Amino acid sequence: MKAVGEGTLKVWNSLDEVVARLQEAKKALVIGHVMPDGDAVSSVSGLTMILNRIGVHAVGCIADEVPWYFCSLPGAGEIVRPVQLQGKAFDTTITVDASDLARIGDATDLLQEGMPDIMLDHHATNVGFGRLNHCDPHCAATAMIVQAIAERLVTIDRELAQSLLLGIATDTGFFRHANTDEKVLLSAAQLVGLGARIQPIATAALEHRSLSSIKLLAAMLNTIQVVEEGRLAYGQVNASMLEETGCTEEDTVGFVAEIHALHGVEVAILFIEASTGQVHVSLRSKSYVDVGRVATALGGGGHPRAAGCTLRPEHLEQVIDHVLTAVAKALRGCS
Ligand SMILES: [Mn+2]
Repeated sequence: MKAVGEGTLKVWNSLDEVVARLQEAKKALVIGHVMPDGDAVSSVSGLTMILNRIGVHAVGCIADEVPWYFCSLPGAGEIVRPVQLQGKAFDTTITVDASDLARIGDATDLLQEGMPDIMLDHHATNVGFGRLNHCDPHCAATAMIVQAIAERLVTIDRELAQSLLLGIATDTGFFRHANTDEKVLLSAAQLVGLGARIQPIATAALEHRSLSSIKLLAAMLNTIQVVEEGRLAYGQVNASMLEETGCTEEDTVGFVAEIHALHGVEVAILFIEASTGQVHVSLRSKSYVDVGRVATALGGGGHPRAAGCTLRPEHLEQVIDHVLTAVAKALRGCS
């Protein structure tokens, strides 16, 4: 074990400890986070495959539906919802890519005493919420941690390699975000060498928009405001925009990147007013503002360059004011 963090009591278990515990499992449940992204789907399907291959009866579960466009990728279509597991017992529960317990949503009901046996993650804001905790912020994707587990337990075949490459490709923005380091490229190269292909992942993740989603994007682009001398840009998707275009919140995936594409902008923010009355806030930064820290202070979490939080305001403008104030303060602190 080694202690990490800035004066905190975070103590992470080693990957060897995690692997030893996985080898004791007979019936395992692998849980990913709500609003699943490529890394959540990849980590759940990859770890489920590994466990099944070493003779563990393993099933993957995510509280929200896996986006349809990922379901063509290996293992993704086999991930179930918590309701399909009622009455089933597991001796080993594992969460992957969830920075805190709330991120697994209704799947918490499947945990004994509200705690997973193993917590695997790569978010620097994670404080550990499992019996065994392994978090490595030096991994650009949780799928890379799962890949390291695979190397210790199985021979990685083409299907498993394809499943793991999804998380690495999507969490690095297809190898263009600041987290794309040598380790990322070596891990991805190894998977490609084993038969995995980037192209079906790019098609699934990047070329799935519906016409209504593109019309919603156009409406969002019209709301963009640029403040703080061009360094902060934000846009919104409000409830009436969703209603008028017939879209749901899932159709807004990738929208924040379009705001981030503005030249000279350091921080991009997207506010999404969900039908539940909650406002989901996505934050991205280019090079120096730690938006993970800002999001954590607002009750959310994430990475230095990509983070988010959910707030329940009286009205949307209230959240916008609140978040802009926090981000402007962080921006000025960096200048
Ligand atoms: Mn991730």
